[in-house]
Amino acid sequence: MPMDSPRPRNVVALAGGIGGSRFLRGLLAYLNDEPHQDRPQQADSDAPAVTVIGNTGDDIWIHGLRVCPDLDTVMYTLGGGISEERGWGREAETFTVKEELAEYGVEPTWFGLGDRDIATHLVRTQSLAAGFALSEVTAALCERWQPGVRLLPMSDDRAETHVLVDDPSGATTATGEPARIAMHFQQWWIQYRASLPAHGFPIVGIDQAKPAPGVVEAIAAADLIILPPSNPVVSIGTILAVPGIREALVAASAPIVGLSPIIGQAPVRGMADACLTAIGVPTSASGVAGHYGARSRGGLLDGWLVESSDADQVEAIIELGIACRAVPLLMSSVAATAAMAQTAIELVQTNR
Ligand code: FO1
Repeated sequence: MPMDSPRPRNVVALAGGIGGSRFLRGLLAYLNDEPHQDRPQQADSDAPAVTVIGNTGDDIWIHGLRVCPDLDTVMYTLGGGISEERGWGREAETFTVKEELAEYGVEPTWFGLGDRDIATHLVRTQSLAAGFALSEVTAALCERWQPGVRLLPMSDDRAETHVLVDDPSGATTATGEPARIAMHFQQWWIQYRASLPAHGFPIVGIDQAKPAPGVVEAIAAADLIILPPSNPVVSIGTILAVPGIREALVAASAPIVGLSPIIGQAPVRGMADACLTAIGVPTSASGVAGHYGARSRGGLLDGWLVESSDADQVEAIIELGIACRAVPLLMSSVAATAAMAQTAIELVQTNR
């Protein structure tokens, strides 16, 4: 394998929240050739261009403010403002407003609304109210943060992930079955820690949603497309559910490579297992690869990286028609993540 295969010039990455953002930090370090940097430097003129298509299914109205968790997590992580210990929200954060709202007995009290973070939501909410599109607002917020990527929401239209769960109140139907209710993804994720068995993830508004301006064009112009180790159901899956995006990916001339978010039988972080089980996909590296499908068979993947300890699944994944390698996938440092990104890119470049 030629180790010095030329770096791609136009990379597109689909990203969810914490895992996706951490991967992007390593991807930028590799593309900008700075594995030792803690924060990707400004992309200089000849550095590859990276476009991130961010998941907006997690977006939620909180106390009248429009919150976009995954867009903000990418923006803060690449812009150097993220809380490293939480993985979301701002560093040096305080929650005074949240506490005051709780004193008034105003719900939801379960959502961690940080004081610094509120400034982002105020700017976004005011701009949306003034008639700007989410993609325009996101670009404006990124003027401050300079994430070193073009951050596009998957859509400017409202498409919110909800979760169909057994009613936590224990209500039952006339036939004695647990009653089912739909709650916003954030409530399931934060208040219930995904502990309520999920029966589905309806995305409210998805059928009318259109890809945001620039999304389909970026996919068509890419010479490499990456699916980071984000949640394959409620992050990557939501982006793929926007009419037109999956079709654009399948038709793209660029190779598509993904990294498994599952090591062994469990997600590296988050609760992807609860999501995968809900849609009947095995919680394994090969299960997720099969879920995305091989490009050569109408699916999305040309290549798939799995964790070294899952090397026994490589053969089965190659059988699916997907190039595959087993390598360390723990994003323990920017340099380790940069190495993962390099391996992923080289896997599909030599397989073209
Ligand atoms: N995650 C939590 O586990 N608890 C929270 O209180 C919380 C608040 C929050 C506020 C703003 C934001 O941008 C993200 C926040 N997250 C919180 C993370 C968020 O729920 C998830 O990162 C994504 O929605 C799933 O990737």
